[in-house]
Amino acid sequence: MVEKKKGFLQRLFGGGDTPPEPAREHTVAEDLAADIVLDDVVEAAPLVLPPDQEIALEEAMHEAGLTIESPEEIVSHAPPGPPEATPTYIEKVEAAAPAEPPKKRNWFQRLASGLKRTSDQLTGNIAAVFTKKKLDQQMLDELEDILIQADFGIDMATQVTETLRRDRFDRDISAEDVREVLADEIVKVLEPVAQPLVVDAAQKPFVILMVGVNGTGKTTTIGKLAGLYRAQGKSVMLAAGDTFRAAAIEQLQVWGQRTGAEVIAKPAGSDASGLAYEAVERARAEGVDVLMIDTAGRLHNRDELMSELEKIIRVIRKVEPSAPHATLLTLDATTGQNALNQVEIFGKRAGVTGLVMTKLDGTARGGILVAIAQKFGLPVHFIGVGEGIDNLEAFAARDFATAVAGSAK
Ligand SMILES: Nc1nc2c(ncn2[C@@H]2O[C@H](COP(=O)(O)OP(=O)(O)O)[C@@H](O)[C@H]2O)c(=O)[nH]1
Ligand SMILES: [Mg+2]
Repeated sequence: MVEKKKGFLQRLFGGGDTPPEPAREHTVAEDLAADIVLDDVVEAAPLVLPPDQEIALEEAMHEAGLTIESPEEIVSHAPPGPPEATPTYIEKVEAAAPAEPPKKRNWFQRLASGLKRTSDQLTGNIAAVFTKKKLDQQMLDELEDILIQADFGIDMATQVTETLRRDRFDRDISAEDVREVLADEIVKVLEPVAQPLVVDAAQKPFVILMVGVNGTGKTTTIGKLAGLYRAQGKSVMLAAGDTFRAAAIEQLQVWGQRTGAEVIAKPAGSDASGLAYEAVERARAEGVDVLMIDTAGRLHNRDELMSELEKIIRVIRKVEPSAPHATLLTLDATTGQNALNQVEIFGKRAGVTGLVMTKLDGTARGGILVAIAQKFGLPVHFIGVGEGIDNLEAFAARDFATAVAGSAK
């Protein structure tokens, strides 16, 4: 396949043993194809194109408005020489690239930017009400509304306003003071549930079953966790237990490739519990550290889904009675109050041991996490603040509270 792609590029642009063709116009389609294959070829084996042909390729792509995935790759083939000999395309590439690579932001900055929507809305609304006046009942009522709007739930809203009434009534109060009180109250609720997911090394494999409604981020979270555990040097196996759609299986396979995790999959339509059974057996035989099992999440027939999950668990236990060692429920923060129902249902039927709240970056209603913690007391292990592999954060109460309340602490 690589040979074919190489051949294709060489026909277009010359290179290797093939003498360059006389220059000719390439179609946009050819350039598009070249763009796509170039990445693969460069990845698989260095493609030696004469520099001027690389320039032609790069320029053709540029003209066609195609983005260049990795300009460094192309520059690396450029001829060494004095700056004046530098072809214009290199200047273009260099101008487009940042002067120095962006500093890796620390994780609190990542967390804060992930929670920006919630925090911006809250700080804005709070600032509009608390304008350095003495605290009165109307301000407390308005604050209660703001907190309920952000999905913190009535209990939390009352808790915050009661604390303020008790300590600050009829006294000067700033928006910053209110945010500090809010952050403190959030911490009180979240601290007991902020528990890391402990992977017991004595369990080989440590089996994690991922459950949740379609679209809440099961597969993505598995991918992110695979990245995390691989980075810790653990071996990881993934089981494509959402056998309902071919795309779901492929999605997991892509994550497997990206993270270097073996993926156990069967054709779409296969029995999910059979697949899970096989995966646990294989993971055990291969001495894998962590096995994560993806599942389907169609809710239109809730009973059928829950029966399928129960069956998967039963069948896994035939191989390993202590498994699954963790059953994680993914919740989409953008769905707001509905997430509460999902915890209720999955908690009862699937024996959920911990939560992952996803898409906190996409919502101004991040308070839902606090409402869920207050109502169910289930451990919250991770939060998702973006689609990328790095956008999964271990859940820490104080940091979450500070990021949400935008308080200076
Ligand atoms: N912004 C954002 N998107 C997410 C996050 N987690 C997942 N997604 C996206 O949500 C969509 C559904 O995720 P997926 O993992 O396929 O959900 P599943 O059906 O439960 O497996 C995908 O487009 C993901 O990229 C997150 O933390 N933030
Ligand atoms: Mg999925």
